[in-house]
Amino acid sequence: MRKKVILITGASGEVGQALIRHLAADGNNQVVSMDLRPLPDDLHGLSHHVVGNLLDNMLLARIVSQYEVDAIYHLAALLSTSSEFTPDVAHQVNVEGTLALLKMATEQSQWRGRSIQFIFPSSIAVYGMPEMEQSKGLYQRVREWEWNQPRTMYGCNKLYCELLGEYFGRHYRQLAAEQPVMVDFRALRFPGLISALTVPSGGTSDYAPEMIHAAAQGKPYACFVREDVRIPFMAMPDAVDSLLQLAHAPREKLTRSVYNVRAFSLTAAEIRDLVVASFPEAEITFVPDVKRQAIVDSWPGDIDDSAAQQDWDWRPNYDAARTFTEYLIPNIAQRYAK
Ligand code: AKB
Repeated sequence: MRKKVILITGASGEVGQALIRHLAADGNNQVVSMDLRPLPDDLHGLSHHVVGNLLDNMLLARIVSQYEVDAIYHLAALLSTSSEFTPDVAHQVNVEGTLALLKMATEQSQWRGRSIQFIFPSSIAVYGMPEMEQSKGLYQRVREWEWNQPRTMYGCNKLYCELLGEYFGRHYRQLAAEQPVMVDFRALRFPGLISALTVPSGGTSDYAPEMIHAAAQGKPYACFVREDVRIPFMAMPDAVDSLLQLAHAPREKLTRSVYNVRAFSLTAAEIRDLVVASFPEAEITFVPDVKRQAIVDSWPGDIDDSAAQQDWDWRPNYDAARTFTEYLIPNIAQRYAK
């Protein structure tokens, strides 16, 4: 008898680690995690971890032969800055990897005669604001269907995968005589995420977590965007909660497949001020990298998450103040005290 499991790809990344901790805390869940990298030691025993490449069909086939996959959290991706250096690889991982998993989820749904849930974190990188002065001021809280004109490979990949997910969830084999059982595809568009436990790499919203982690270690930090640049953010516990809440939402309540979520919107200078309030010795300067700056300038200053609020009662628990005082500062201080 194959075990029923929840599959998490990209599990060694910042969202993956937090998600494993949450899912494994419920003794009814069996988690299979996958990543190119091993899991950190403190997660051992919480999931059956497979080190390998998502693009390796044999690996996916092996997982399916050993387990009944009940739900998939597909987190594996090359982030926005990394993807610009290796756009072909980004396309392979971000698009072909997602396509392989969607096919696998579809096959599982047909076999089981019921929809397998496919949870997909997308990103504010799917937006591309017009390149004009004040465009962020003019378009304050961007809605899901507005400005879907990404300027990065990562943004294009995420937007296309949202569409692929909708296709597999609603129209797959639409001309066949019998409607196949389809995937239950649900996606979130995350803002920049900030974790106390992991330092991200390869993203363009990374200046915020990098600033905080540098200050906590007493290291100077040169921020690669201008002081006035503003984008939305979210603390990691809310990111994990939002994924789980979307997964648990009754299907009939969902009016969309893809939802914006956000917690607070801050300029880089406001983040610096919050960091300095907690770490008065912090040495933070601003040395903008014009190319990475242009990417952040193309992302909205804030996004409208009213659909998520209405459909599945989404509310973040951590505003900016609480993120710093109750989540980041105590956890980061403990992390670097070790
Ligand atoms: C990135 O910076 O690439 C990510 C994102 C905004 O999706 N953190």
